[in-house]
Amino acid sequence: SSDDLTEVENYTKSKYAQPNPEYFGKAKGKNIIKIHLESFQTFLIDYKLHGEEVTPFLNNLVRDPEYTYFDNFFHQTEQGKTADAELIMDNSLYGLPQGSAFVVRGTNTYQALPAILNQHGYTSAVLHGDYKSFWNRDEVYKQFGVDHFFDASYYNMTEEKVIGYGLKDKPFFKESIPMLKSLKEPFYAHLISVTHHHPYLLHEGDETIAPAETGDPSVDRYFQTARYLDEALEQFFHDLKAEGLYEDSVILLYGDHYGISDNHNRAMAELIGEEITPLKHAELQRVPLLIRIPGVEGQGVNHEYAGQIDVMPTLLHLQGIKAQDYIVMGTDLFSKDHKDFVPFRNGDFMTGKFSKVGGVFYDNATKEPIEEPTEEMKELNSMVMRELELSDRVLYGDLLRFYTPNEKWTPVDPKKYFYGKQEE
Ligand code: GP9
Ligand code: MN
Repeated sequence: SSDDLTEVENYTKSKYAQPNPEYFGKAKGKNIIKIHLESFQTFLIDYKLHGEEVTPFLNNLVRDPEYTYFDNFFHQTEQGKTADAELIMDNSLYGLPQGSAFVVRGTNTYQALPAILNQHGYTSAVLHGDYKSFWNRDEVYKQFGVDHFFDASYYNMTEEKVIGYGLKDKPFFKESIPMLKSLKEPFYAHLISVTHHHPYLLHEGDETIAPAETGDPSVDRYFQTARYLDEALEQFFHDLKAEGLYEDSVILLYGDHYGISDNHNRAMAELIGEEITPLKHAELQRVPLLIRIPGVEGQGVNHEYAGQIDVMPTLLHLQGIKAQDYIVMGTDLFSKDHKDFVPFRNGDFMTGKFSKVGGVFYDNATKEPIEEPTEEMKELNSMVMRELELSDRVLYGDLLRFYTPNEKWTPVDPKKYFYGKQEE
């Protein structure tokens, strides 16, 4: 009901963080190239296997003065995996406690980033080497206002180019270049890689680093597909530069979720030389976030605690669009008032000082459980629970039907979109 909506609105307005004037509007009208790093966990950055860097290209990017790298950035996904990451980052709402919102709430009204950017002159596109119906993307993207969805039907899917869930990352990024060039500018393009996905299979000849040697096969291969993705990115950046698509574009890279689940704690402990306690497992849910804004110097490594929920308000403010007009649960990463607690879908959360994992509070410095949580901890805990509950209310109640962000807003009409090359 609209009462429910008022409560949600009051919450998001009260959590709002004012934009940082050094960043507000700085990317207005620039192309945005958002790159999905499938199953990529932060521990891979600068990780050395057999004395070799696994991801040398990304390691350099982390040190590139044009980039800001968030090393305390966490994924917040649940069962919806990739789809949750997409939902969270383009809507600043949480995925559902069970199932994937893309599937069970695929016909909801959304006020997603692609639609908002469309109304500010942008063309939006998703590029992905799997078929359009996976995760119900072809339905929910219409509600998000995605103009073009280049799915597998646009790519050369011959057998030797495909492995696992779809087109291999190298041909995927290669073939994506002309599609990007075909877009009317400015564009918001989201490229979803897929080769670095469980069970981490590669064709012979695509392996350029030896597997790890824990004896847990998918963990051992995890490093090989990470290397393959890293090489695919290097090639893609080279091509973007050669085609004049790089220089003036916002470049954003993010990891969608973990690749190594807690079924692999034994192998993981061996690889990082530490026991995988519940707290350690939560700490391993870090995924990389890198942002490059043309004409704005990078910050180097930014240690702010943040999550995927914070990306949409950040991108809105970079456009000079007030995130306050929209129902967003996260806050701008560049804001001085950014809220530095990271809720996980199960009600656990992380901050720089303390965490709640499996319902138990921990001191991050000593790694010890806290027997008597402080008032601050209890308050934050209620806030996290409330935030998750309000976000669920929006999705289950399809509440954005009743919300008008501002007087200029035109509701998205899903009937205007058609995806896929082949006729159905
Ligand atoms: C498939 C791909 C994988 O299209 O995006 O999704 P995931 O299994 O990681 O959720
Ligand atoms: Mn995924």
